[in-house]
Amino acid sequence: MRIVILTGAGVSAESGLGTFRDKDGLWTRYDLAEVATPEGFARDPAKVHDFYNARRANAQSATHNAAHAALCRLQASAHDVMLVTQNVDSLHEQAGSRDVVHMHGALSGALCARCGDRWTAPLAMSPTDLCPSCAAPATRPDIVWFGEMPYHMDAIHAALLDADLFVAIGTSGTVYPAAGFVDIADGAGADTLELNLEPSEARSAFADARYGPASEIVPAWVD
Ligand code: BJW
Repeated sequence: MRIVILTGAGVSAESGLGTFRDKDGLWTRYDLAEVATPEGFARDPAKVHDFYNARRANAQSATHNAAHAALCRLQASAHDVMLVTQNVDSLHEQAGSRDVVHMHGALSGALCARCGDRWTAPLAMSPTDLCPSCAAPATRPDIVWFGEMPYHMDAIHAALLDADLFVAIGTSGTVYPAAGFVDIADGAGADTLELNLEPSEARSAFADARYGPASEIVPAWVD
């Protein structure tokens, strides 16, 4: 069976990494226009670096949970699985997953806004860091902000059109284009399943759903 999995912040919540839109989520404490847009970065790069430096430090001390481990087992099964994540942490990789498609980038990456070079991010980035290729002081986290094109969209789109099953796990279904994947897969004839703590905004688009903490419902579904 060809399966496309889409994970969101809910899959890492039980690893201690905050979600965005839950009642104590990141967007209740930070203004997303200030820290997650190219315009916010242009206005105050130090503030944006502080935000991502803190999250990078949190993510580095986090440990994957039973949901990440179950998805790794699914990848090792006979099924053909594309694991797409909106998360910028590396907990799928820490659990052993390979070829994870990071559509919103990764905290572990640095990007030169001038020449486009990419390299491994240091634990703490600053506006005075120079690009190792072009020496411009234009380094930024390799993260997809609002208004920017998510990564690997052609490969994801092709997999959705070819999928037998699409499963969204721990995502609120509010951020596009990821929120539209269920409609693409459904339109191409795939079965669709939502696994979440509670019904998301996109619940009605899914044929089936199971609710509870990811660390319980994902292993129960996989095994
Ligand atoms: C649990 C749990 C537990 C809790 N167990 N579950 C229509 C079409 C296309 C685009 C748009 C459109 N309308 C608007 C747009 C633009 C915009 C957008 O979608 N805005 C919406 C807010 C309306 N989209 C974009 O700008 C995207 N780019 C784009 O569209 O480019 C097109 C383009 C065209 C032409 C020129 C240029 C571009 C880019 C989006 C980038 C998103 N970036 C962020 C921040 C960066 C990454 C980071 O810092 O980490 O990505 S925003 C934030 O939201 C982050 C996440 O990846 C993303 C999704 O959040 P997620 O993962 O769903 O988390 P939550 O908190 O929302 O939900 C958590 C869920 O878990 C909840 O349901 C809980 O119940 C559940 N949960 N605990 C299981 N234990």
